[in-house]
Amino acid sequence: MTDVSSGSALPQERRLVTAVPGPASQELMARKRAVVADGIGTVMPVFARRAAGGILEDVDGNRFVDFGSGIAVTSVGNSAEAVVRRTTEQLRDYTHTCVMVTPYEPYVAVCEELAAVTPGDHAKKSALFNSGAEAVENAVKIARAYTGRQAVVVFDHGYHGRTNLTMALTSKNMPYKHRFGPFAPEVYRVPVAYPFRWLTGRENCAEEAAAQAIDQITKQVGPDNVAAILIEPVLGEGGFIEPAKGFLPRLAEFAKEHGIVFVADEIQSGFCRTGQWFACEDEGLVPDLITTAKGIAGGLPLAAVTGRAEIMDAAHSGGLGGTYGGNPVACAAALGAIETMREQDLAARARRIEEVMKPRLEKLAERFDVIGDVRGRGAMLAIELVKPGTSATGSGSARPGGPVPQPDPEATAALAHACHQQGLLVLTTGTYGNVMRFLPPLVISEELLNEGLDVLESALAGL
Ligand code: PLZ
Repeated sequence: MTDVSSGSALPQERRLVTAVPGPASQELMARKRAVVADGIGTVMPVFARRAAGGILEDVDGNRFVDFGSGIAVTSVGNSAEAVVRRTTEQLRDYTHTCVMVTPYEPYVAVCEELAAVTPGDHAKKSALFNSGAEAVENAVKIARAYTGRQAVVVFDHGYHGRTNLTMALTSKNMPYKHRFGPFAPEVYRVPVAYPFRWLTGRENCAEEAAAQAIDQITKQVGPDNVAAILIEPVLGEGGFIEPAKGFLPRLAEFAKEHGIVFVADEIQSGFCRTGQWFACEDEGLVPDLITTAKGIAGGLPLAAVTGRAEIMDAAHSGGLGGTYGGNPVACAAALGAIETMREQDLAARARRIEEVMKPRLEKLAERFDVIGDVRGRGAMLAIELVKPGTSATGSGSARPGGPVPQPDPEATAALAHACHQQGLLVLTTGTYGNVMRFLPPLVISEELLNEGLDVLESALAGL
């Protein structure tokens, strides 16, 4: 894999010139503490100066291998050439008119691209927003308008945002919901097929979980009351959980039988991240609606709901919108990002990243007992850390009658800290805080990928 990092002059090499954080970052952190609300947390206490390709440079001159992409956003690399070119041109022409006042071509062009790249060849329409949470809220509004029903079904370990409705849709209390209620009503949570933690074993997971979910919907809500079933095809903040194969198609089929709108939240998994344009393609799923954000626009705030034209049109004219939704500069960025994905075949690069990383992660799992499970696909990979001896090493299967894997969030935090100290930007995730996730920019060089894994290995050895 050649290094296709954007035109930036930022050298693609890891470099530590101070302790982490260095003095300049510490000074900025003191300023931050004084004026930025404590609710805005920090994963790695260094301040960014530049970023490109697979490297993020801090204000002290340290260069980190980036295994985070700003939480799966800069898939095309930071300041990617096409994103910079198109947004710069757009900035010169006009920065805002408000699409509801006088529309503009880039908005339409993004919706055309969304119709082309999302699964299914039916007639599709889109509406654009600023953030993932806003897209999810609007998908629910549209599904309710279309069905005339209110209930929304979501899943254990699901994450959909931090606004009032999306907090209700999100499963995890800390840090997302604690003390922020009351939450929106008509939200029902059902089990998800989590292979590593399925007590009767991986092989039973898809079928049993689907049966439980459908039983709960049927008994507790009533399918005729359900507007939408909303799920991430790979659950991101919940711990990079890939629902056991067969689970998603079974739910989609149930939705179809009962006139329920099936919504795939591909905000984290979409736009080439998992080795396809969208993760649901792996099981041939064609969702009625799909929500996207993050990777769509190379770092500018943009989100979308895309879906069957007749469902999307159920909301009356003026019923959807917002001052900035589909801002022209963000649309220009999206067109640049999509152009980059297509021209550089970033889906193939994501698959190559899996080829390089997964076998090495699996080797690490054999060597280090603390790794209970290795999972994910494309450039959306993770390891789940457990107390040694509580899972079958390597294969990581929850066995009938065998030990229940005990999450080890302390080891996970210590591992992340050690990686940060050695120049590798990694993020943790998971309901139990015990999953380390890997989300490199898709344009990262193979050398940097391997170097990042070397750092991870030495950090594991030092635990
Ligand atoms: N749906 C599947 O992954 C955002 C959240 C980080 P916004 N995930 C990162 C944090 O701690 O806030 C996300 C997601 C899925 C919805 C969202 C929400 O997207 O753009 O953050 O609103």
